[in-house]
Amino acid sequence: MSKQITNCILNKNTTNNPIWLMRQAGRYLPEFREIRKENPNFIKLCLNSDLATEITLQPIRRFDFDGGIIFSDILMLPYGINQEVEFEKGFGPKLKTFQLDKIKNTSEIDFTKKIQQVYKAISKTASNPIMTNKDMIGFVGAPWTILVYMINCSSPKNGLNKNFFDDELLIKETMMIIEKFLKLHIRNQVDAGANIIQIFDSWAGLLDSKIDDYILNPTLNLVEYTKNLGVPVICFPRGIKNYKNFCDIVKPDAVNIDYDVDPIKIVKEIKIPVQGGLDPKILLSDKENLIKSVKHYLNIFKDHPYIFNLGHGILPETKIEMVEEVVKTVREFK
Ligand code: 1CP
Repeated sequence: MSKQITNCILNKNTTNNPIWLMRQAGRYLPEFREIRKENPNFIKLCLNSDLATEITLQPIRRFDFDGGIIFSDILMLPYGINQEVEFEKGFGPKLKTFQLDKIKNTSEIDFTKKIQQVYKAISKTASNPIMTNKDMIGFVGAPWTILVYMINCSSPKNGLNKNFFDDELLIKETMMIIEKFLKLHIRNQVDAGANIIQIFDSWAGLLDSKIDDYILNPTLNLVEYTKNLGVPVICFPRGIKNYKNFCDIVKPDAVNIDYDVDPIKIVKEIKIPVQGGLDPKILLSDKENLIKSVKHYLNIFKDHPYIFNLGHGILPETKIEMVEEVVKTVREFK
């Protein structure tokens, strides 16, 4: 059996639906919580290549997913270019006040050295026998989403500061630095053994204007860069108003949809392979409703190359048996 996610993306295979879940390595797993308890510093945990490898493999052992996504975080990028990052329990990420001078002086060599353990974890994971027929997914945050965290210094879940764009020159210069290091980060992951790259634009939905400058053009640059490395790239522009326009311009190899978009409209409009869509909250409901909802997506995409996944990350409250039910339903679907 070959790698199923790349088979779907590159060969447009529709005979079966590969499956993996965003945030599959995470807090809904008791074996993850066990390790996390002993490792309160999240960044340090990401930089422990043995533990990061173990955490990446945990969901694959349990559910036999078709791919493993490296246990790391999109915020390793600001960390790598010397903007300090901490994760506070119950609050989320906290970044030190943004200083252009500090990040401007980071060299590519220093960046790679600082987060070398992430790459080591990828090569350790990829060479584990359990990964033989599995895809090894590396990832980055999209330039826009990274910019938002770096300037905002915490989650923008309550919206962007009104004066976010006041210093447009500073923003432009910062975007160029982000783009340069994102390319390096992608290349390092591919060199270490990642055979797919996913680009998470978790805050794409925050913008109604300036989409060309901050989302489409910079993401297109990364997509072209990744394709030139010979690796397929999946984009997740969460909350973007027009997925078709995004795909037409950015041309990723596959697109992950969020749970607010109508999958019927997507299957009519979008020709490239599609991934995801199911609302992760459905996994908190009952099995009957879950099976119905999973089949709803599978039926809509039955003649389209489709990778089963969610419309956002799996929630920490999710029960193991509900994940088992999803996998079973997807694998038994004819
Ligand atoms: O134990 C804990 O408290 C840590 C929770 C956690 C985990 C498991 C965080 C903090 N990050 C991660 C790992 C992670 N993050 C992965 C690993 C692989 C996997 O998917 O299994 C990935 C791909 C990410 C990506 C990520 N981090 C995104 C993009 C996807 C998304 O969720 O939108 C974002 C926005 C982040 C930032 C981040 N890291 C962690 C949290 C809680 C957040 C979101 C904070 C916010 O609301 O802004």
